[in-house]
This record gives sequence, structure tokens and C-alpha cells, in this order.
Amino acid sequence: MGARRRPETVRLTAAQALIRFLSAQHVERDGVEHRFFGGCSGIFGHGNVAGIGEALFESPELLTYYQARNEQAMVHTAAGYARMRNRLGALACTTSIGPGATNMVTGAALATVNRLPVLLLPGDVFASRRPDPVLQQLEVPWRGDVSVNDCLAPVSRYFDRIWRPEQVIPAALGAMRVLVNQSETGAVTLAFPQDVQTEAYDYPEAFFARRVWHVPRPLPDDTVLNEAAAAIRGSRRPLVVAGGGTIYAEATDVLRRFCEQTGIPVGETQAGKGSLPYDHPAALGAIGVTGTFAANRVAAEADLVIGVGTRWSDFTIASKTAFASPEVRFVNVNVADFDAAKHAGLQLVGDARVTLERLEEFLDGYEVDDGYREQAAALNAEWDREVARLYALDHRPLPAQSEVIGAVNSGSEATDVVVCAAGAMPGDLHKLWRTRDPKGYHVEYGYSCMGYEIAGGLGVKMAAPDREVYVLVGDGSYLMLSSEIVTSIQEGYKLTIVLVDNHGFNSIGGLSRSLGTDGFGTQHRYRRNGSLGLDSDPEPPPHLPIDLAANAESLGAAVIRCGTIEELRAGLTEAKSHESTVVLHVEVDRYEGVPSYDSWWDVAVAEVSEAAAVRDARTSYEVAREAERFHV
Ligand SMILES: Cc1ncc(C[n+]2csc(CCOP(=O)(O)OP(=O)(O)O)c2C)c(N)n1
Ligand SMILES: [Mg+2]
Repeated sequence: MGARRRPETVRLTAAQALIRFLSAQHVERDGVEHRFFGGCSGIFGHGNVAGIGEALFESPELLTYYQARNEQAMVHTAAGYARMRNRLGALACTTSIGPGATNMVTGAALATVNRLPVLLLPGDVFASRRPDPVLQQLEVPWRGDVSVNDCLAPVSRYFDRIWRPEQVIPAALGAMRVLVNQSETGAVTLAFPQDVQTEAYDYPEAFFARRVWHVPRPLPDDTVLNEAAAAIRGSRRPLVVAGGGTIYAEATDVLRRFCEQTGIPVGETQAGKGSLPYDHPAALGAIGVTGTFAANRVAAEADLVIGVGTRWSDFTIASKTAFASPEVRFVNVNVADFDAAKHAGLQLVGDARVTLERLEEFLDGYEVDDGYREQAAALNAEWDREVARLYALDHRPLPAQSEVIGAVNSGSEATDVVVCAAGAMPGDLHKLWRTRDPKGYHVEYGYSCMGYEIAGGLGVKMAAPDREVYVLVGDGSYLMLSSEIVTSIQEGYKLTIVLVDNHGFNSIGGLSRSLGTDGFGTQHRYRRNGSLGLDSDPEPPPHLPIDLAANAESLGAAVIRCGTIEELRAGLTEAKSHESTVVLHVEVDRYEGVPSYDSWWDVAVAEVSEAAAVRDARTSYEVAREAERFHV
């Protein structure tokens, strides 16, 4: 008997092994290979400084380390990066134990809700339990194997805890499987006890070999494609609703051809905006609660809805009131069967690009009637006149937010990117932004997380350094999380941040007024006589002395204070000549909002109240709710 050959091994700490493995991962789609990890962001503490920190320090050529300022922000940056890379790239995020780790929970939820790959590596308490309770350890009297990192499990698509150094191998492979899987992807968490990070093991060399993960383009089978084609042929008013999956699958050219060939018009979700250029005759623009009258009118009469890569959020479907025709049916093209099955749809489980291509073949010779095609083109033109009107309101003394959007849109190039997430701005952008490039619109509205804007914008810029990135951020979101301005300056990733100041939470203020609670708790005002001020106060308390422009300046950004839209236009031109992050501060009139168009959103109103305005709102609510339905 010959001697058994032992595999080549290399002795590394568990942290060194993980970093080495991550640096060797690649993805390939359509024959094009990309390195998967663009780096590792982190904030060090005792839970990772000597483990993962040492590994990154020792071998900086493996993964570039980015020094974040806040762990939540760091995960937002990773999500922005992954979205801009169409989910074919990701960042790893390392934290200490305890607060550093739990700060990532919000970012993880955002990534998972938006189906974006991020790899989270929170440090964890000692596996040995010797020093328990270590600084920041949560002790649970009835269970010894709990740590705060368990909070990350429900918001992750894959969770593991690396109890032993050799366990890096299955944990890392399991993490990659989920990260690159287009239907499963989201936050992936590998909790990493601080002692295990530093322990050595003889890892097989093969584990570190260059590895290429193929990203397939799955197709539904012909039976169901046939059925879908028959449903489309049998419909009179079909409508495509394009979601984020259209863009991630790089299906926008095929969608365009599909619409031109069939004449089927397209409404866009927040994540799907940019699927068609705004001036395409089949483009009805935004659909749903924050939709255009063009899309919402067509939706109301649609008899067949073809969802492409959409998760059908309440905003898209106007809380199940958008599609009012009693006979409306759904065909859902989605890489995830979970989403394809929604609204009792016919499930075309597959990649958006190849599925639309195949569907085109099945629909050979089919076209909607001319009248329907012409109606869409007329609505497109009519809507654009509404956009032009709102861009040029010339509201005084303070401009309207719609004018700010107009100034940024006309002052930017087609391939530049606008980034936003929460407040009144996302809805206004959804309606009004003239998108000219599939990657030009980046509004995070799956989680609509205040604080995503600047941090997410940094991720966008890291993924696409050749594009200018315009971050539109409200004063509320800015106050919540603006720390990554510092990181953008450190790394030379320039952001052009338009800080839209209306002294408070305008969006929620408007919602509050409409529901009878008078803007309660939504303005930045002093407390006077026990009150923080209501919208109807004839003499409200003074505004708080917040100077966000000075704040941005103190973080190292170049700041341009813009008193008027003309100054904003000039400022945007000036900002182009800056090498580093610029903040343009502009105040807007909080009461000059963009209307909503033929839509409704279900926000529950108190059933009993002392306030007459609330009782009125409840009465209207009960009437409106009548239209809300299940699609079965
Ligand atoms: C983290 C987080 N907390 C709370 C909310 C609820 N919320 C949505 S918009 C908003 C106010 C945002 O204020 P600002 O950024 O100034 O934008 P504006 O509403 O004034 O347009 C709030 C509190 C949220 N979306 N995210
Ligand atoms: Mg505000």
C-alpha cells in the first residue's frame, strides 16, 4: 500500500483564513467575471481588533480596509455598493462585539428587505467562556449560548457562528452560496467569537484557490410561458410593472424591445425606476402611491399586470387599490418564487432578461391595439408637462422642493446618480426625476431608512467612481446619520450632497395633518408652554438654532449656502469643479408639496378620538379602505 498523500495545508488564524478566502471569491454572469468583494469596511474594538483587524493589517493586499464612522452607516454603504453593482459585488463589514454589532441590525434589515448582498462579520463573546462576562456581553440567565448577535439572525438570509477555527470552511462556503444567489440574497452574518478569530488551524490550500461562482439566468418552463403568453394575448389592457429585478438582471434593453414590439406600457416601482428612459412613449413613469397620473390611470383599468422583478410593496400597488378592474390578473416574472407567487400570479420563476426574451418569442406577432398604444404615449407627454410645471414653480420666498429636483436633474448628466431614501423627497423624486440611465436613480425605498442617503451614496460612488453622485437628503435624515461625509473625504470618493432643509419632518408632518393630528412632533422647535408647536399654531415656538451647513463644514466638506434656486443652480455648477465632497444647503417651503395623483395609501387611523379632525380622518379612512382588496 502506498502512503496516502496529505493535502497541502497552510497554518493561519481563523480570521486570516476568512479574509484570504473572501479575497479569492469571484462571480461570473454571461461569461464576465468580477471579483466579488470590493473591500472590508470596519470599526475596531476589542472584539475584532486583534483577530480580523490583525488579518487586514497583515495582508492589506487581500482586501482594502475602509474605516467607517458608524456601523449602521457602514452597512448602508455596503448595500449601496451592492445595488450599484447589480448584486454582483459586495463589501464585508467587521465590527467589535456588543454595540458595534447591534448597530448593524438596521443596516442588515435594509439589505435583506431590498434583497442586496452584504456580509456582516460581528465579533462575538469568547467561545471558551473563560473571561465571561467580557466587556459588552449580554448575559441571559436561562441560556448560555446567547449573545446580542442573535438579533442579526431574523434580519439575515444566512446566519452562522464560527465556534471553531476549522468551521470557517463550511461557514464561508455557506455564506457565499447565499450572497451570490439572486433569489436568496440579503444580509449574511457570520458571528465570530473574538478568541476563535485568533486561533490557528492548518487549512487546506485548496480552500483559498480562486473560486468563481456562476450566476445563472434561470428560465421558466415552456408550459408556464405558454400560459403567460395566452393570458397576454387574451388581455386588452396589459401593463408591465418594472421593479428592481429588471435592473439587477440588466434586462432594460430587452424590456424596451418587448414594449416596442408589443406596445405594452410600463409603470416603474422605486427600485425599478430607470427601467425605461423617462421620454420613451411606453413609459408611464412611477406607479402606485407615489405614482404619476399616467401610470395610475392605466393601472386602474388594467386587466393583466406583468410584474417584472417586483416584490409588490404597498407603495407599488397603492395598498391593493391600484388595480381596480375586477378581472385583473397577475403574471409575475421573478427570480424568487416567493415574489413570483404574490397576488395569486402566474409564476414565471426566472431571470428577468432571459424570461422576457423567451416571452417575446411566445408573443410573436402580438400587439396591443393602436388606441391603447397611443393613449400611453399621450399620457407620457401629458405627464412630462406636469413635471415641467413643477420644476418651474418659481415659488417665493422659499422655493418648493420640486424646483430643487428640477435644478439637480437639469444640472446633472444622464449617467450621474441621484440617491435618496426617506422623507418627502423619495416620493417627489419617484414622480418627477427624469431618469435617463438605468443606474441613474437610486432611491432606497424598501426600508426607506433615514440615514441611508449619505452612507448609501458613498457605496454608490465606491462602485461607480466615474459617475457624479448626487445625494438628496432632508434635514431630519442628515441629523440622524451624516457621519460618512468624513469617510467620503478620507477616501476621495466625492459626493455632491444637496441638503434640503425644512426644519423638521415634512413628510410625516403632512401625513399627520392629513390624519388629523396637526403636524404634532414633526418640527424642530423649542418647547414653549408645554408644546413643541403644531402646524395650526398662530404663533408657533421659534425654530431651534440648528445650522446644518456649519455642521457639514465642521466635518470637512466644502459647503455652498444657496438662498434661491438660481443660487442652487450656480452652486451645482461650482460643485462640479470640486474634487472632494460638497454640501449644498437649501431651504425649501415645507407646505409647497407635490400632490399625489390618483392613489391611496393605507395608514391606519384611530377608531376613537377626542379630536374631531381625527374622527373625520377615520370616517374618510373607512370609506377609502373599501377599495382595498385581495387579489386571489
Ligand atoms: C430611521 C427612520 N426613522 C423614522 C422614519 C420615519 N420617517 C420617515 S420620513 C421621516 C422624516 C424625515 O425628515 P427629513 O429627512 O427632514 O425629510 P422631510 O420629511 O422633511 O422631507 C421620518 C421620521 C424612517 N423612515 N426612518
Ligand atoms: Mg425635513
